[in-house]
Amino acid sequence: MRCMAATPSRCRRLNSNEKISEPMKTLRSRLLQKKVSNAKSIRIVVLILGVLTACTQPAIALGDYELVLSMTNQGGGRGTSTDYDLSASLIPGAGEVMLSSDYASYPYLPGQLYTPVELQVTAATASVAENGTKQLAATQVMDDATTLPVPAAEVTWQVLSGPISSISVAGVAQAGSVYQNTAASVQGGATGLNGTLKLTVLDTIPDNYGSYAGDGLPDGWQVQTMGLSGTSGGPALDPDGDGLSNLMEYALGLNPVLQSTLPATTVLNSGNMEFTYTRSKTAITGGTQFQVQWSDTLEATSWSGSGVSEQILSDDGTHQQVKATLPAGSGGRRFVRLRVQ
Ligand SMILES: [Ca+2]
Ligand SMILES: [Ca+2]
Ligand SMILES: [Ca+2]
Repeated sequence: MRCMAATPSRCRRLNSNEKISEPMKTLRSRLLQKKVSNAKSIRIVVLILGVLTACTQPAIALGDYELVLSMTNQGGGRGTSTDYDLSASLIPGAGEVMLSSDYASYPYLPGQLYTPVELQVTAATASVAENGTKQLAATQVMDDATTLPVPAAEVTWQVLSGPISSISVAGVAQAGSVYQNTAASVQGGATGLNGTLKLTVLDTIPDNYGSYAGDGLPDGWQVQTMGLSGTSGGPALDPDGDGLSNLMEYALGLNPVLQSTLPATTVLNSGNMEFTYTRSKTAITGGTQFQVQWSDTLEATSWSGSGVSEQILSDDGTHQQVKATLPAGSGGRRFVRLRVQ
């Protein structure tokens, strides 16, 4: 043990019949204390092993020393140097000189002594509408299982992947446009720890993506059939040259880059014309309007839907087959067309 006398040379070994001074009794009592009454032990670690000596000079009270911490962590009271660890706390009596192994677990100090071991990035929900925003938050998880929110401005935000165009200093993520629900990943960093959050950018606007935006056709179908970007996706265009516009190809569930024939037949039956065609259920769900019209002259203003009735013949969930029945007329000829819009 290190002598606590002002003049070490005057220290001597304690004889068996000598009594220890009262200050040293107090010190030794503290050093030999092993457990506290509530069975949660706080070990007092004797830093220096040796023979207990009595000093002819009065021992210097602990209050006479000032330990200047060479480093403190966020617990606020743990100091560390190469020679000692000092752990103080807000709980009276809990601040003692200890080795790190003695307070590796310190359930008696929840929320008082802790070290961040994880950074969690969260949001109110794990999805964000396209072109919308989402507030992100970061929380430190400590080694005593407590948590501490980190102000967003103290977090370094980063987009790892997906259609998140930016994250502000305040932790607000800005979503971009998508043609389908799309995964994204963001990251927050603080106090040397990083946390990630997976978000889903929801496709809430069907016609707003890239070169296909605002043309009246769903971007998802255009990307699926013509690639992520293109100049032949307009509804009136016919990139495969089969005489069917992209709008008609979409409405009837056809491939706009693979030549097709109109999936329709016309027959006479008991004085009526029966026009049977197949259409896309996706287009129906998306709001596409179908109308069978007839004309005897092909003049632009002569087309009419008068007297036309429709019957659904089959529905497999993807396509729907419909029969339109209309009067054959008495003029000897009648033309039928399918109008899609
Ligand atoms: Ca969209
Ligand atoms: Ca479009
Ligand atoms: Ca075509």
